[in-house]
Amino acid sequence: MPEAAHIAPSTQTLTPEEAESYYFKINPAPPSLQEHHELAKEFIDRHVKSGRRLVLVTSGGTTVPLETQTVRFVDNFSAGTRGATSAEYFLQEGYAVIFLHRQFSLLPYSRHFSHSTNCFLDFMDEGSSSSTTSSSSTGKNNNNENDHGPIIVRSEYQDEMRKVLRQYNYAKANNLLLVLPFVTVTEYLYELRSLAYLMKPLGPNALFYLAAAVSDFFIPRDRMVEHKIQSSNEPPVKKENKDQTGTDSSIPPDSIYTGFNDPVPPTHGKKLIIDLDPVPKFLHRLVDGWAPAGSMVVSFKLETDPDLLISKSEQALQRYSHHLVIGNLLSTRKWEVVFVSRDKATGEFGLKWIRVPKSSTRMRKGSVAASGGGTHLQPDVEIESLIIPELKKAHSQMIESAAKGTHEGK
Ligand code: PAZ
Repeated sequence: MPEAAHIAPSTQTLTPEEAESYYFKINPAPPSLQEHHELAKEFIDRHVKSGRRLVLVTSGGTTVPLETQTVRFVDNFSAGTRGATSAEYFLQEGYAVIFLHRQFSLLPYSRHFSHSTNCFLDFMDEGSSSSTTSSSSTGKNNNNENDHGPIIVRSEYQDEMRKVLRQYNYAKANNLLLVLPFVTVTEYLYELRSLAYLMKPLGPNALFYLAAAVSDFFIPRDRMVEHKIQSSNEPPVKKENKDQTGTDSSIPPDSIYTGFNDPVPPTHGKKLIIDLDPVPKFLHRLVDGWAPAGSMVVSFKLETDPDLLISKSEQALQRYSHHLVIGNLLSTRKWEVVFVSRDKATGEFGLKWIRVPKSSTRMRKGSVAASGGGTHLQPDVEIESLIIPELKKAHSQMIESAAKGTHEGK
């Protein structure tokens, strides 16, 4: 008889607190958590002292590993464009930014010159040395080691690069941007919880802008295999264990390794059936426990079916009682988003569409992850340049009413 499978408590029957405690008990913390904690503590304390607003921007997708020594994982489309672009506009609006992003996704400022659509080398050239003109102007591959022209930014990119470089240097010199990476969904959740607790002293000056595309499903650590899942049912044949018929006698046929702990192997032939658990809904815990009192929590809702966008956004607000859901559709997310809010007194929902002007369309090289690259239509105006000032207004109102409440409460 195969051994009974480990039965995890159904997350449906747990309170959010119990689901949190169970999740963090069985899924180990990322090794970098302590180091990130220290960096973030110093960063947050500095901005608490200065009275500056601070936003935690989450960005990019999360992976769901299938093995603890991870070869394969489930991932999603997010390139981190929304998060990286928004971070820049938050900085422009005077916020300090913690940028919690999926490792190797787009970063604020460097996003202008990175990834395969904007290869940084295309922005540069080798200037003339005393004896030659630039190699690109001659079209020759100049490998003469003694012939060192300075590396320069091509003239057509000077203005754009200067502008971005100045903004980047300003953020760096004034310690306004802290960049922290994660990879897996579990790493993301550990980091989010740790940062939210650290942000407590910020009170209403804290803003959570949750633009990361976080997986809803994962394999809990206690159901995950260590080694690479095999693509065939055949166990490795050890010569010395073969009987006369050539069959491997050391491995009973019912314990053929399939890559899972399940008593009944879920793979048939070369199929791989992945059995994922739901990730507990941590927005509840963020709003009710981790985040500072009076802080503003903004989540994103991505859909592909336009008929679902508003209802799902409203559902999220109802369920988690946070302040704002920004709804967007996969295909139009760079053109329009909808702010979905709820009046606490009447319970009524409010919708506000934010759209880039129709005239601002041009052909531009596409984003790598979302479209597989290629040339397609993109707006000239970054929609985040409209989203962030609007959010700042809403955040200011919250800060004001929190101050009034404190004042009146005295
Ligand atoms: O990273 P990106 O710019 O390619 O995409 C941004 C986005 C669609 C992931 C973001 O706007 C969003 O909706 N995030 C939340 C997704 C969700 O969990 O529903």
